[in-house]
Amino acid sequence: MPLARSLSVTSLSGLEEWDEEFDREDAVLFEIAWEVANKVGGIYTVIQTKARLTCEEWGENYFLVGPYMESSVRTQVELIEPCNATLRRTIDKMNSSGCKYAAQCDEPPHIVAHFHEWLAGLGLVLCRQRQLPVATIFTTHATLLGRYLCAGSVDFYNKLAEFNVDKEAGDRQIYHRYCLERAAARCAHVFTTVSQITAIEAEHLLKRKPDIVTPNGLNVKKFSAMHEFQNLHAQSKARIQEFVRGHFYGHLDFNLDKTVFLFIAGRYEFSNKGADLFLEALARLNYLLRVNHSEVTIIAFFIMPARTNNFNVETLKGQAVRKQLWDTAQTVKERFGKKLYESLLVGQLPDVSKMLDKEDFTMMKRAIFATQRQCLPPICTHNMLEDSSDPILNCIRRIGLFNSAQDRVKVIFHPEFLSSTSPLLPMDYEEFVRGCHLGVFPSYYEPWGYTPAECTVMGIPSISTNLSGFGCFMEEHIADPSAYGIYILDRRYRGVDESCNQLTSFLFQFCQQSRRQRIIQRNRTERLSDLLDWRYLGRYYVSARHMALAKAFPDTYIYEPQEPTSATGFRYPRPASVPPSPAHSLHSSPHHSEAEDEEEPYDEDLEVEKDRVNIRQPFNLPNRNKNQTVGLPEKN
Ligand code: G6P
Ligand code: 1S3
Repeated sequence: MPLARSLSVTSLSGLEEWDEEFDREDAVLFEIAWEVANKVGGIYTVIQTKARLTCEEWGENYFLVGPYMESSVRTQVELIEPCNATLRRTIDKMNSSGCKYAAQCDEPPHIVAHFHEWLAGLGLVLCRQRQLPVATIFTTHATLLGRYLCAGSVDFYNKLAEFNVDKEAGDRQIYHRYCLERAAARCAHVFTTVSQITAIEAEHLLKRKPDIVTPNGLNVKKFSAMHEFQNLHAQSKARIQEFVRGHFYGHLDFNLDKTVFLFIAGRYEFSNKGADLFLEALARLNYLLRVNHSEVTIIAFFIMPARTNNFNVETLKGQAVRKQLWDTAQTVKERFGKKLYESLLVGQLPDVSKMLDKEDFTMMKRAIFATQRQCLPPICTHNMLEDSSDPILNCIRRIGLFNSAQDRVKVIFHPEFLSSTSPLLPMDYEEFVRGCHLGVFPSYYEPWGYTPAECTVMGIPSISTNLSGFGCFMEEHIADPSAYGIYILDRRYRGVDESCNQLTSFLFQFCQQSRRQRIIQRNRTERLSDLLDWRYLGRYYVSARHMALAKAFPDTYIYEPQEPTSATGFRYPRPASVPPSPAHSLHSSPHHSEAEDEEEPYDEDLEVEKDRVNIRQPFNLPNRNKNQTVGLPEKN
């Protein structure tokens, strides 16, 4: 019998190492998912961002298995011959006899097969049913039934323990898929999910408590210059401002320098992703800004793909008008410059009254005439196929946010994912996020939530909720999340109306920050990136694999669970410049002028107390929604 190998986590400060006794040469890791080189949603991001780290650990013994999609293969996959002899034999055998298992070799390696989500779960169930010598892991990124139940009008979190799961799955005609998911969870040597909140959900709906939570990480890009991400923010913001100039042509009666860009993005699940709550809060914010005669304008972008029939004419026209104004200004500038140059050549100061002639004025008048507009700037950038039943549009019709001059909150709905080749807003998603001021993700159902995590690593503050995996994770690891620009909305212990008021309060307070305060807050947000890096979070995947190997091959491997250490319960402390009590900050937060904000150099360590933004000021608004409390069974 081979010597038992001890598998333990040996380092907490950085990337974990396998124990020295473990020989990677005799183990092979397969990771199987529908979203391998096939972008559908968040699982693609998990696999794609984690790949580098897993390769560093497993080298040529790491294999990703996904569906063969011709277009993705052409753009994302480099076709090579397998260098591993066992794999070569397996593939040859599969090629000659279909996809049947037949790898019989003298010294088979220890195989770990990690299956993601129910679509890949069938492979796991078959591995176990055929008693293959494979250590299996199943990770669910959401439960099928949970997603379906939440999208309806069910009081999900309060009733988690009471659902008749078979009946509910049957009623929703997903029983077959549900069974597959439950079987995969049940059969796996190790069952994992992406957050504590989804672990509770899985325990009730899939009837197995996950062995370990494997939170999602990101590949954090480090800039050599500390403030590079701030420069990128300014550059991307300038491009969004250009788009806004075109979109609002003829109605540019607000100061773009005092305009704050908010956005929500993701799969179009209206209430699961919290678009409903966001819209309601925007209506309330609009009211607050108006009654307070605020100079700030909010532009809220909704980036959620829906069925469309291309861009609409009015939106395209806006960008064409802007371009025409720009071209006119350039032409007049050139003509002006030429006259100035000629005057200077003959040693004379120019006669300013003659610098612009009639032709210049005609050109400019024509350009201004083109900016006349009879309608309000459009809400939606595309022609929607289901315009009359679209939930975002219908909600906007109800709350009356129509981009009118009086509105301090404007809304732009872009029902397509962003692309740098778009004729309208030619920016990719990352550039767009960098240019915004705040990401708003008030989700009701969100097992993890990559969108706020992506904001964080780019140094952009965000709002998430304590019903999302990300929100709970940050709450657990940061002493004062809001000081770092991580606002966590309470959707767990408050009614809908109360949560909406809290969201409005977050937004209102955010709008009142000076530029200087926003810059400081972005610096703090960016500082949290390490926490979300796979180099830190990859350790949970390592543990899951150790655990699976030890369960599948108990004679060969022993899993030693990590001992709790002081590093296990690590929390980011409050930033040094934040006072211990919000009460003090009220008196010490000075009002800066924007000019002062721009010019005065700052050093955060010297920013004692004055940069604190108090987001806890209560205010009351008339109730609009039914007051439904959303709770969760006690955490165990
Ligand atoms: C970055 C840039 C500054 C710019 C600022 C704008 O910090 O480095 O030059 O003034 O962004 O911040 P704001 O929050 O107003 O978009
Ligand atoms: C799921 O994708 P979704 O947006 O349908 O998986 C993601 C990756 O684990 C996760 O971030 C997200 O919350 C889930 O919901």
